[in-house]
Amino acid sequence: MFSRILLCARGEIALRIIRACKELGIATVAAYSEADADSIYLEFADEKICIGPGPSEQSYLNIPAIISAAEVADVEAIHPGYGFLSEVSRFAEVCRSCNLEFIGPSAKAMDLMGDKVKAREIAIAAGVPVVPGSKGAVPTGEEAVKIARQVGYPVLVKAGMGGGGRGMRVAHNDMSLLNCFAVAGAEAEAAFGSKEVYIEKYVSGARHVEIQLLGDHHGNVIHLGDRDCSLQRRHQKLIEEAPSPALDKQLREKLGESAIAIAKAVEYYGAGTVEFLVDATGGYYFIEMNCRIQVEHPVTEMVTGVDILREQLRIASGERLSLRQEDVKISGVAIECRINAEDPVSFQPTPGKITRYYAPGGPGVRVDSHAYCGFTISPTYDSLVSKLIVHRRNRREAITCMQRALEEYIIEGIKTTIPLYQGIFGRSSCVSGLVGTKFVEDVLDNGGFPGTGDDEAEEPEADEDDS
Ligand code: MV4
Repeated sequence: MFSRILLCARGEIALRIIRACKELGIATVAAYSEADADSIYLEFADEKICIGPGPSEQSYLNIPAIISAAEVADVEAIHPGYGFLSEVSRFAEVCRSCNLEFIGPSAKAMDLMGDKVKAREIAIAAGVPVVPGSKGAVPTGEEAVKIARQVGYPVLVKAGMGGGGRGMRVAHNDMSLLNCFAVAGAEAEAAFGSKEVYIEKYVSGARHVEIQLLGDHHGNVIHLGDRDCSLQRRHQKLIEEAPSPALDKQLREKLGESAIAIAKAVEYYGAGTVEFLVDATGGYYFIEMNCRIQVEHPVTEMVTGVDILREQLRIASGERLSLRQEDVKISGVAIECRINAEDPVSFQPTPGKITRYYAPGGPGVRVDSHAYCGFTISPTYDSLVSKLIVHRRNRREAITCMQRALEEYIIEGIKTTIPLYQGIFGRSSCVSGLVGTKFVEDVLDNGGFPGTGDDEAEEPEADEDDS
């Protein structure tokens, strides 16, 4: 096992990494930006090194600064957290060429999965269903129209180097498709440096279900079951739960086996997630793979008892997975709310100083947060303040626990999305599944506010559609 690592992550995940390291006896050096100088996790790290000013390009995306910090700190490995450089294959390569282990998958697996067109081909070759659509990248608008007519409208135009729904557009006819094709290509070029796009039939009323994977350097790959992340707004997940309330035993097994087949096809090691769409008829389709630890990993940790960060560290240091597939047991239901420093109606970020803070506790409650009284949420980064996670024996009890914990949570001085979650969990429909079948349409058509298929409470106002 490593004795000392560098983290180039911030916020709650930096704290989560430090916690895992402490339990493994690993010393931590936190590479931080000037904007994070007052962050609480820096007090829990053994050492800290400032790597530059707030803007990410100058710090958390600044590879020379991070590698220099790692050399100065004399660490054996680097944990990238999520976001920032976590899925940049070149960073993984640079780390390893400097004799620093990158705590994540191989650069090759990241390259293959980072290109969503290649990822689709890998899934097809592995015998995993994908959404009907283009074979590879779509070269021209005319070709796009041909494919769309074959699979049937509506279709989605997705960026090959995108992912997570970024830059994705829906087209209902030839005219709008030609426009989407041009605009999506230009946007993809600007955002991802590649104008490559592909087309998928738009799967209506689907749920987003993902499988958590762990693979080691010895060829072992297991899955830790599924998470349902269907409640999203503008491709930001709001609520995640494990296990998905929408799967039966058979479908659950198929998703797990499919995810493992994809991971094996790219000789995956590290923690990773395979995302699927699951439609109302039990059809499922691979959409993409994420080659990093994810924000929502705690719900899986709660229902499996597996410390995923600990496994990531063990794997990166060359150890074998600490459990076999048959040792994975799912127990109870876990739900996570991502609490953001945002106006709960307009979703506008509301950075500022927390003037009063009290985190909920008691049975079944976990809070992953770097927040404290007096902390200032910077406008420089994402607005995630806290992840409130509950774990109970069943879904009904988990929801009751979440309602109780949300009520207990005191965050003053800034607006947060806590009232939004109180509204959502206050609706009777959420007990039978957090989304209605019209959910995706709502998300795509009215610019993002998820309807929960219930009329008990008033919908918060939908934003202007910017897609
Ligand atoms: C889709 C889709 C419908 N049809 N692809 C892509 C990234 C992921 N985070 C969500 N994505 C979607 N891809 C096809 N072919 C709908 C979504 C989607 C979604 C799916 C299930 C539940 C909530 C969703 C919210 C936004 C988009």
